[in-house]
Amino acid sequence: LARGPVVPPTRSSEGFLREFLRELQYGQGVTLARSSPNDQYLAMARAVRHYLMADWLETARRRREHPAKMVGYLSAEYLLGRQLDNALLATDMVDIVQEALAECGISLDTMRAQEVEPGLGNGGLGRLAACFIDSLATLDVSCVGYGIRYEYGIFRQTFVDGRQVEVPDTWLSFGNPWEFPHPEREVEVNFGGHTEQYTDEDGRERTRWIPGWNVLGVPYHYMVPGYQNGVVNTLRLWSARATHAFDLQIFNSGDYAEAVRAQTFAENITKVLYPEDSTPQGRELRLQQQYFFVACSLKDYIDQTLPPDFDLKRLPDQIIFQLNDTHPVIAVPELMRLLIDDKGMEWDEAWEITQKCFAYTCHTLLPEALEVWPVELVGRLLPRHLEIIYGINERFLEQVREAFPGDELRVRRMSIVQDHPFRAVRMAHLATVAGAKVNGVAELHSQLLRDKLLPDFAQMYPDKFTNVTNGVTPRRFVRQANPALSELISEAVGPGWERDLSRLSGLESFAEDPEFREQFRQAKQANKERLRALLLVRDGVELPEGHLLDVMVKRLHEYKRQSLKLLHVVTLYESIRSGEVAAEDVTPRTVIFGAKAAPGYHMAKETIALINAVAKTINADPAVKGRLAVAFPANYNVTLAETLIPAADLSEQISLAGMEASGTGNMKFALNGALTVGTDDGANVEIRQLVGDDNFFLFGMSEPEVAALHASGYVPSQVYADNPRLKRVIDLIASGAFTDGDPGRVSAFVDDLLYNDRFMALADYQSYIDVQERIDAAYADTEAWTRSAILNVARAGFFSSDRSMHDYLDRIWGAGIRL
Ligand code: 26M
Repeated sequence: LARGPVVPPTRSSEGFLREFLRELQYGQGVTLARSSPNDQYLAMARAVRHYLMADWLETARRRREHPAKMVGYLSAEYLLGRQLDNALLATDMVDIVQEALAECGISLDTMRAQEVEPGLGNGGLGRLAACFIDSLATLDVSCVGYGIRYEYGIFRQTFVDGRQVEVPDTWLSFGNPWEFPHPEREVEVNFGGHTEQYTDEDGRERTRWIPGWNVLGVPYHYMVPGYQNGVVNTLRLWSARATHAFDLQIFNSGDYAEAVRAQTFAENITKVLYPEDSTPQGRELRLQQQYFFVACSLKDYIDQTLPPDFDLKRLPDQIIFQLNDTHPVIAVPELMRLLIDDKGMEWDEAWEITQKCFAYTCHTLLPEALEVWPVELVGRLLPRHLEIIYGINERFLEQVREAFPGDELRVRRMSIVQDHPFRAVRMAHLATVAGAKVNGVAELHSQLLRDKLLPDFAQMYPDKFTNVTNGVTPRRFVRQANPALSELISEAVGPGWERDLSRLSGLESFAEDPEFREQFRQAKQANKERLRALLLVRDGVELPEGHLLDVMVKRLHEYKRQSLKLLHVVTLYESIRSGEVAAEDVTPRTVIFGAKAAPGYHMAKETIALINAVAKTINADPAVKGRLAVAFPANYNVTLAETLIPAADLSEQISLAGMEASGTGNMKFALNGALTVGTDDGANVEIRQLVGDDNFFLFGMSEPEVAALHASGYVPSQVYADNPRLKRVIDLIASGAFTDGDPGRVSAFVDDLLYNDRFMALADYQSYIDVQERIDAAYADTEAWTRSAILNVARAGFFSSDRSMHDYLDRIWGAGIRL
């Protein structure tokens, strides 16, 4: 028993009950009779964990014994969502567990509700990382996800008088049954100090880094189960601790308070997730976070994961580090430093290796979202890395000059180090130069990346650039979030679609089957009722019944244009109020918003306040009762998304064309049978191509039209003056009609629309209103709408993150990865 493989517990409700009671009694130290729901949750989560353990250990053993090339996914964020249901589904234990809990008088739903989701990400980028590691486990690809174990994840959003107030996310305070701390695998990370030259024993001139201070990184392991396939990969999140030597020294000097301060200082590094997702501010602690997790990850991989005495020349055969945006790009000079300073390699050889070990995914097109780090800061925090970056840049610019003689403007444009408006390291340039491949996250985005964001680089390295369109995991976002639809799908196309989403195409013919359409509507109805029940207890919101459910959920950002959605809502309201249309003639609609604003993003917070003000007025007005309602549940997160998205009829994807790199919510809605109203932006383009124009509501300017309007000079106040309806709507808002007669509370919002409107909401207004009128009419034709909804599901199988992973394997990660 002691020498053999780990034996999993018996897969039966008796077996599970035994594990559960053991964990409750011996783990939590309580009897069932005296246990709290939290005790029960922790015990059952640990019991579920037992069933994954044998597979986890076996997967690790297999990977050690057959060393294939591994993917090291480097991401500062993983927006995982709740773990319990995911684990139950991966092990196919829902029924067993439900039965066992029933014996104890415990409901599984109560247990599910106990879990605080790990919100270790801001939005799309972090959720994408979570989908990707799910898919890699399901495809049995060797992958370790590396990241940061923030003590506080994305803030909890509350509303006070309709304005956003952030509350710290204390996700760890009731205990976390899903993590495995490994303090014995701690890693030291250095910061600060200076560098010096010296001559080694062989008479070679070398550099060494004399750091000024250091911290420890303690890894916490999380299981990443594949879907019912016996594979369990690892997510390794790093947590900062004070160095023992550090505080011991101070302790010995008798200064207890100083020792504690030093500890606090070190542990600050992984204290909190930065809640900005589009305008990174060059904050010192943020760079510390980035270097911290990347240094831990590289050292852990080289010293602990590779076999001892591994010849590092062969590193590119063993690992590809995928850089999730520029946040982990400091890994590039770190690997150079390890190879040159620690392992004694020559520059050219080290660079050749480094260039094969990294690939870079870009997630933006907004210029202000591109990370730059002030040279002064990098030099102070990471002096050796700054030298290496200069070394890389010098050699790179030499190549540019060779390829484009006399073109000094180009050299300046391409330089990894910018001079203006301040001296700083351009992380995207570093990533592009160092990466073997550079990809965008949807076809349009990848094209704009090549043509607009990094054209000089695309010209110099045409083969580097590629596209991988994002995807989402069908396990969480269809199977788990939408059991009613899942059952229908399984009946129609048979089992197994969760792992081969292209099989959804088998639903095509069912769109013509009236009986199936009725069942499909019933599933949607069941999901709406689930949502109603949730919002009632979660937010005290009472959703009207029988409405078109129109949903816009995503981070609050001007480019995403929640403002345009709001103009539509006010347009509907105004047209009923003014008597222009009779209330009984409008298609009843409930609009749901969900959005967090970055705490320092003023206009975003103003928009939230205005949405809440408009919602309050509309919901209280008997003139529109039963016809129009607006709900804005606070704290939109993965957990809420799982109930909201399956209930939606209409998916709002209305960013200004050319601004949304991909979007992934758009895919989740389509897969759950909502129709999209959207611009030709990001992955909307591909969604529309796949589902067909008849099943997608396109509106607004295309990206080239946006560019042309910019070039010709856009004057939003002119659009306002020329469109009487728009004028009435904006005037109504500006009058204070939604803000207790106070125009002062809306002037920032209104003035920006009229005199700035960077993302051209007014330019797309009329087109948006027109398409929404078509939507009202289309929704009234129930059978046709259902047919379109079914076709959306049938044709959206492409957007599985499993497909994305196949594309990464084919286009980026190269041969040697087992499949
Ligand atoms: C950077 C520095 C300092 C603090 C925070 C950041 C930062 C964090 C997250 C910057 C950007 C972050 O995320 C951006 C993001 O989520 N981008 C989205 O990525 C999705 C996945 O590819 C796309 O679908 C979305 O279109 C894109 O907006």
